[in-house]
Amino acid sequence: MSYPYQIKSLEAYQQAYKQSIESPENFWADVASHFHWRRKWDKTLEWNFTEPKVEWFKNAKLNITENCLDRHLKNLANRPAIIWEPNDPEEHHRVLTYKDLHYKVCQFANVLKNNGVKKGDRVCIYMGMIPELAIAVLACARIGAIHSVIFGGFSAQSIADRLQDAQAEYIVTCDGAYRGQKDIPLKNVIDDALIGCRFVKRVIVCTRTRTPVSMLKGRDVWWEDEVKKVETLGMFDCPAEEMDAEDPLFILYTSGSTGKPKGVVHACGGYMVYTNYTFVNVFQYQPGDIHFCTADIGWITGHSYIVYGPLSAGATTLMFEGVPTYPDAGRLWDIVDKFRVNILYTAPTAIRSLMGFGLGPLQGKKLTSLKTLGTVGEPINEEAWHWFDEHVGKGKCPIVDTWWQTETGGILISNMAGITPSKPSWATLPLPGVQPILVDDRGEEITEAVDGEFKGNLCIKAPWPAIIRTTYGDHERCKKNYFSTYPELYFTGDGALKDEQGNYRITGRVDDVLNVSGHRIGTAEVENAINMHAGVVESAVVGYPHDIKGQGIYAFVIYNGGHGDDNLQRQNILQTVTRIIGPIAKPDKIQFVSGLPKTRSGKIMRRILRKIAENEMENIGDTSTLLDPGVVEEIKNGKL
Ligand code: 6R9
Repeated sequence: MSYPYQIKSLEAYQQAYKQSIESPENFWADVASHFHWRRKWDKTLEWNFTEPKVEWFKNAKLNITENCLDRHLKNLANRPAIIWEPNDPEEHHRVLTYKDLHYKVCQFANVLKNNGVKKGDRVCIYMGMIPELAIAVLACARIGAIHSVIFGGFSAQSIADRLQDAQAEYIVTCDGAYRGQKDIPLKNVIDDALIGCRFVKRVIVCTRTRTPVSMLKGRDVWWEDEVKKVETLGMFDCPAEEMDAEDPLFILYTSGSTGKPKGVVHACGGYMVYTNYTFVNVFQYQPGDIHFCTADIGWITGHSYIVYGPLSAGATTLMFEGVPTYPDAGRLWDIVDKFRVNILYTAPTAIRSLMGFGLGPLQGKKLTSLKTLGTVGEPINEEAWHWFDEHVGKGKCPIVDTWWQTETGGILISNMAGITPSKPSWATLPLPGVQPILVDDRGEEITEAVDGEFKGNLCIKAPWPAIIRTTYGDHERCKKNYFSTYPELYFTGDGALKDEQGNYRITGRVDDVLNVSGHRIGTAEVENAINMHAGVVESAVVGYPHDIKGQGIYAFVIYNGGHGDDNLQRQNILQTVTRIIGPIAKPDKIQFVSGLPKTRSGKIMRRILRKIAENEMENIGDTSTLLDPGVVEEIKNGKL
């Protein structure tokens, strides 16, 4: 596999960038010509950001799995596609070559078909990080079913909400999942979710932990039995379904500033081209390299840079079932040495947490195979950047700081390893095809620099191939969320700085979305969950700086439940949040208050609460417009 569109020098980047802006259609048509299409497009791009409507590679036909699997069989059949490292280092790892993976994807695609799944049906996947998860994802894509992967840390209630929203009639899960010392009973969680979702026709359960599970007659079947069935039927190959470039490939739910998570929809053609292009260019992947992205496939990073980007490039992708601190804080380094990993892509929160263990866990680790390091998910602070550079990269591996979102499908702003310069804690330059713009709150472009820096709300002017197409079942919501704040612009929800060389530094969300350990969580979502607890009258949730997580969750709660001490009440509230959303949304701090700062029209002044949570008591600003200014003093005095 060669990548004729791989950029090899700074000059080549500048030239590609210029060309991509002057003539986006020619630029992307040229990149796309290196993929396997059943039918070529009539028109490369048609778009407007008013409806919004974006169509890339109009009327082209393809199947992404033919690009991720079949086209590699001729030359790369025996190259490892997936290397899988289990949670327990004593358990044997697994290697699936492209030939193996092709076989297993076809096999499971037949299982899906045999269970009634058809093109366009939604399949919810709730599994741990085992190869069968990637196989299930690709099997859906093979037959044109729309997968919706749900991260293993979400609760039954969250799953039920997503199943309902996507009207998913099929589920693929495991009996359980191993994550560090934990053993998560996935199938039991699904059973709880299904109490309220009677429309689910089939649950396919893959064996992993041998946790006891209840199998409902007529609804639940075992993965292994179903595989045997299709083999007995002689169904080995599975021809790939012909998909339109604009057919949905998957739905992935993500948090916004409103209470309900949104189902972000990505389309087959553009997503394939863009994830591949960014994978090959940002990480400067070379044939034979081992790429290790530590994300979970339950998030967009796993979709784009464990599964689709690497596999469409014929790369070797490493999937790790466990966590960086199990059995000890040297686990990632052990994995790097064990498989001679070349590219390591992780999150700043993981780096900061490992920094906390000191240099001991790095002792005796070689890390000589590493060529490129990458970070994603949140801004990286300079201290973490330098630690990563010095102690992991040994000062010789470029670090790519990749900024992007679930909605963008792939990386938009990042340096390219060894090609464009890095700048600690700056995502740096837009990739070819990406046109960022900073605007003020009225949507006017920021044209004046203060101390050499432009500061504003980050928007994008024109579509790139992997831009969100819609929010599932509610196009208005997509329009309102991303394309209405500033007319004719895609609004990211992030604030950013730009220096005079055109480098971007993402400063964080400017909306009511928190970023906790690289996970997006809406404050409204957490408030809704807290408010469901008996005794809670009202609550307000804000973020505050947290050394390891980036942001922590601070909840101010009005409670009149009586009984028990404050600590027990706090535990009860945490329990409720865990039930409603999942453990990832548990507040770090809960302060009981008698009132919340509100305007005369009844709006909670989060700005004030944010300042208190951040310990910026002097900068609270004007409180005279509050209904009851006295409440601010009380909250300040009770600060945790
Ligand atoms: C890929 C992913 C998106 C939000 C995004 C921003 C933050 C992601 C970042 C970053 C600074 C980076 N973010 N990468 N902030 N520097 N390199 O994380 O998607 O889960 O949808 O989160 O994460 O705030 O808006 P998602």
